[in-house]
Amino acid sequence: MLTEINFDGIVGPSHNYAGLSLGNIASASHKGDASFPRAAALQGIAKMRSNMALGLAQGFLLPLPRPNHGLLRDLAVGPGTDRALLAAAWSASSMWTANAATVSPAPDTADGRCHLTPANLVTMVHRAQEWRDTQAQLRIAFADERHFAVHNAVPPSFGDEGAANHMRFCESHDAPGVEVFVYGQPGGRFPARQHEQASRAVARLHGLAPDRTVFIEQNPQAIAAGAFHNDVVAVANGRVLFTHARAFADQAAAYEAIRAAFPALEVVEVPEEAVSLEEAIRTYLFNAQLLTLPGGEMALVVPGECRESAAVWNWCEAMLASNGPIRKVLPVDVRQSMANGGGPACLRLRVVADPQTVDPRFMLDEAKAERIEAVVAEMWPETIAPDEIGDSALEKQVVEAREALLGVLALDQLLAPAR
Ligand code: SUG
Repeated sequence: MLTEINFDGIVGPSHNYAGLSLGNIASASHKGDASFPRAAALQGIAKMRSNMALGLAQGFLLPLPRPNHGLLRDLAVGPGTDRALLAAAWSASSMWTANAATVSPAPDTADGRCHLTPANLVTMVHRAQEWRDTQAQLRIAFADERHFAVHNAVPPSFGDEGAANHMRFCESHDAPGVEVFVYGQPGGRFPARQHEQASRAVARLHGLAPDRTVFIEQNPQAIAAGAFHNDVVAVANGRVLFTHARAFADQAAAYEAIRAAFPALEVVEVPEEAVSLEEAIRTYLFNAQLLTLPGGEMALVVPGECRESAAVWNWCEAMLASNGPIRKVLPVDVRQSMANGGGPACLRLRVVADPQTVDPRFMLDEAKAERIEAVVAEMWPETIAPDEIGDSALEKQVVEAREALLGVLALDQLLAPAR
């Protein structure tokens, strides 16, 4: 009963816009805006509910403990310190669970277990603090060692950003797949966050077969244009690679390398003339959830911003009319996350597993979604202005809001930070 389960990050109560991610255009351009954590979390839950309504399995991961006093202490943050460091310790960035871990489903691995390696996220200080707490959750959610193996993060200095730079091709989710790792070369105007050696280490840790594993370089021009993760310019599902024509350093060689390992590959490529790289990055067309619906057809869950772009929407309509493998395009509103550079695909971690083997506390159903919404509606701050970060009354609210959520989900064991 292996099936794809999407684990979305619930947006934490300290969600704010601090402009922390160099190379992430949305994060930089919304720096200093007031944020709306309650609306942000409700948008995320609504997305999960609409995917569940399509008949898909849905799970979630919880916000991490913020502010992170350990980080504030380690950086000796005080009254005169750069506010970006204070904001880092308050960041709700774990909502983007595509960066929580890399996941290799059981049919791909040597020992027949599903392997998960938390991403070290070392490039950005606000993200580098995530992995131990993320690992603590993964160890609970996927505690059954007959079916799962949860690793430590790859050590620094090899940056690893998890599933955002990983794609899997397969005939069906429960069949053996071909796993593709996409890394960046440093030296451009923005950081290349995924190091080739991190990708190779994850493939070894997971026991992937070399002839079913492919390593591809990201296009440096895409990184320079703001594609800080490969999932900003490409997404895969089943036999399909949905990609911008300028996603990879050598596009033709990339297709060839994937096809050599997975001959059934179907490429749906969006040319620069139809949607420029810049427009693709602005609208996050590729940061979409490419989903196989229970009836077998594929749907693309895109950010609402795609509908507002004439170029992107025209292309989507033409694609649907052409009867390709993607049969539906479904816009969703995740604007609060989008303003920090996180679209529908950033908000989810795909795990192929039997839902019966996952700790049920991390699985969503309608009743639980309502309970989570009620806590968010009651406890999450409505808005956070940038100068409120560090405020003790806000801190109390943020801490209590998370506590209330953990209480409702019977996950109080996650209250204290992992060490
Ligand atoms: O790491 N934004 C995140 C967005 C992550 C998107 N994930 C994927 N593409 N899979 C990042 O850049 C902004 C936080 C701030 O500026 O306050 C931020 O961390």
